[in-house]
Amino acid sequence: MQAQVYKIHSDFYYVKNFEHESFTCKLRDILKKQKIDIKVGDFVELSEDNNFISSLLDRKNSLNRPKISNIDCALVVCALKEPELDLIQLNRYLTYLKYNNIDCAICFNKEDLIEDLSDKKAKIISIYEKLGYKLFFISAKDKLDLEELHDFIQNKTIVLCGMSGVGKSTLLNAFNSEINIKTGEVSKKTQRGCHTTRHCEIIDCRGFKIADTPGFSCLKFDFLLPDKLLELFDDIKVFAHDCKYSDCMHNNLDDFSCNVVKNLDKIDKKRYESYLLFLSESLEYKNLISKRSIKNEALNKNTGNKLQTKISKRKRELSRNTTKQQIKDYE
Ligand SMILES: Nc1nc2c(ncn2[C@@H]2O[C@H](COP(=O)(O)OP(=O)(O)OP(=O)(O)O)[C@@H](O)[C@H]2O)c(=O)[nH]1
Ligand SMILES: [Mg+2]
Ligand SMILES: [Zn+2]
Repeated sequence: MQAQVYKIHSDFYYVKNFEHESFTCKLRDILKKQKIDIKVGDFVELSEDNNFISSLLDRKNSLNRPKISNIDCALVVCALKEPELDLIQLNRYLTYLKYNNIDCAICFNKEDLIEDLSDKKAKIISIYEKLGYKLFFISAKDKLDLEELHDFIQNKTIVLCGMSGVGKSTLLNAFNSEINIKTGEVSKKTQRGCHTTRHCEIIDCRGFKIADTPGFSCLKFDFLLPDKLLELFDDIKVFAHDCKYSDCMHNNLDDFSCNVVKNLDKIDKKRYESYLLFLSESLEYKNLISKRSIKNEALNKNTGNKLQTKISKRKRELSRNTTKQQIKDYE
């Protein structure tokens, strides 16, 4: 029988079949040995007795942060206030999701706390609508302006992404009054959430599925090369294409002959700031792998099309001639 993983806790996998019957399973040893990493959202084949997951079915897509697969859309949730709106963090999520080829929309929550909402809204729309994102301004707590979002997520499997305290679980509770997921206060002092949600879990709602996830902020682009990073910034890439330097990273603010720097007035400040920050992380990665490849080069020698490991002088066995010579010298 086939089923979908809804939640994973310790070694237990909570799955539902297509008739919405629930089962609690463990993983077959063979999957453990093959180090197959089952994620929430995975479609799996169960054993005859429905006690074990025996195989993983093909994935449509998959993410590591949060750890989930087979999603139609990621809804990046930000708070307009409490915690303060963090556009660099939003750009981080968007860039990461774009890298993973996941469609996404952005939900700006806690509009009830904002006085000059229309000004703030206009500023945000001018940046993110141009980038092609669908935007929603809501109050999950007061259940304000939820209709459009509710229509948008129909027939989809959605994953909520965003920092702790932005209101992901509150939004889920607003959509499904039968469940009552635990929510937590945002600290007045640090303006941060208190990591209330600890596990990723899919919740069935009428007409759609939503996965609640723990908030996180420690995502870094230390796995990506600078060229690949630029590909993820459409608003910078348009100017980078016409930059006359083929090896330019468009990060030298003093160099007005760089076409990106020349056009900085047309790029949102926080977007460019995000690019520079992620670029520094990506450069760290580039340096690391070039150091590694220099080390590998020193350890390997190229003989024709075969790569052979060089033996250090100290460890290399002496050739017969050298040994003879040494014996001679000794005599
Ligand atoms: N004023 C206001 N407060 C909200 C709104 N939505 C959520 N909150 C509050 O924000 C706090 C955090 O909400 P949660 O839903 O726990 O946030 P979360 O994103 O699930 O956080 P983690 O589970 O820690 O990742 C709670 O005190 C909520 O009541 C809103 O629209 N307006
Ligand atoms: Mg939560
Ligand atoms: Zn340039």
